[in-house]
Amino acid sequence: MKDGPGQAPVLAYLAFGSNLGDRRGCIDRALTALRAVPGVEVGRTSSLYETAPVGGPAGQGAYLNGAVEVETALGPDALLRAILEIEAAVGRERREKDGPRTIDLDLLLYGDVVRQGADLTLPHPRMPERAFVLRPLAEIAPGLVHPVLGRTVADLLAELTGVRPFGAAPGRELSGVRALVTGSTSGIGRAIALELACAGADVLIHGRRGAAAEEVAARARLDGVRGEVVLADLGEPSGWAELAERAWGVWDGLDVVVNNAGADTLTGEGARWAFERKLEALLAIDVRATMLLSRALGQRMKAGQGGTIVNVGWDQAETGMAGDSGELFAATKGAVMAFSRSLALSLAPQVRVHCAAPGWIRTAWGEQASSAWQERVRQETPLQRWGRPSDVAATVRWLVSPGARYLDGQIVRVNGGAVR
Ligand code: PH2
Ligand code: MG
Ligand code: MG
Repeated sequence: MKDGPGQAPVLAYLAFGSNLGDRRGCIDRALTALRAVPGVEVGRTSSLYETAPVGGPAGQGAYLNGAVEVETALGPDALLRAILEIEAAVGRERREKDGPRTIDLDLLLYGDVVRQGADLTLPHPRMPERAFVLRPLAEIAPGLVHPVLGRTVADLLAELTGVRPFGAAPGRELSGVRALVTGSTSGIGRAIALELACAGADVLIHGRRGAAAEEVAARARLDGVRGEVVLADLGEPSGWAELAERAWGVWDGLDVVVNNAGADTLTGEGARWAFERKLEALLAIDVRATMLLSRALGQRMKAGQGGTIVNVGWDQAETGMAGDSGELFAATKGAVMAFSRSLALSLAPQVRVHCAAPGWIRTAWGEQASSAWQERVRQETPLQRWGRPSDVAATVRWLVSPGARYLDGQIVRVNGGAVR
């Protein structure tokens, strides 16, 4: 494989370890430096684990170890060079083999590239025999398949340690849950789908474009869950019915439905539409499709094994916001919020229905908003930052989890505390 820009981003996994000096501080500095490398997007990061040193001189201190996912446009050699620079910057000195070090960053996997070389062998040759690598990696990518051994990371770990999770393991509270997330090819919907997968749920990715949906489903499968795609255009009059039928059929039932799909009237072509056209699109997708889809699937869940529905509203629908978008979203997302309360009453006790009402979440629109907007968001938000798609996803994960079992019909504002 040739290095250089212009190739599609690749998922790569790194292990890190430190057993010298301020171990935690060294790891933080290395990860901060990694985030700053052009062409590298840092994704999931595992917890830290304290591990007994394997090999090396006697008497050295315990390690802190972890693993991190990166999405990168760099080739493997360029990524390796970046890693070596970070190690040097965090004070790595190479004296004796496996001696104590402030930081060690190892490239474990680069996509499914297999290669052998003096500088870099992929996958990392000692990965299968090291619990201090597999344990953190299994936290962020248990379903990742080793390109040579053909086994998942979770499998390799179970074999190495003789300890295999049975049923819903800690951090996998949604194991066995079948979830549909509409509009999950990007932004908040994508984050929700991947968060549910991380919690162990099988996820149905819905969108209009196949390629984007397939990418999200493939990423979900790295979490050791099933991930499938259902395409449907919810702007079409019968789109909701087609989606309901197909989604229910994929795994013969659903336990969680997240109605996140909405018309995009803020970016791209939709931003240039007249008010009336925006209103029609929002009514068709955000209101009509959400209502009909959650009724149809809610009734099936009620008649079957029960389940949870989460619709997506908007925090300022209740308080008002000046301007075209404020009027449009207040009317349409306000309708979704009011509807969700009534549906909760219709479907109880077998099906719980909630509404997540995000505030200022930094998605495609927020990225390009003016500096005046950036300042306004900070001022209006007690927690003084934009929300992230992952903030909404974490809330939805909890709403559909056993921990929220005595909640029904709630509107949860995921907005950094704004109460106006
Ligand atoms: N790294 C090594 C050798 N031994 N032991 C632990 N516990 N953690 C490490 O990261 C580690 C090790 C060589 O890189
Ligand atoms: Mg190492
Ligand atoms: Mg190393």
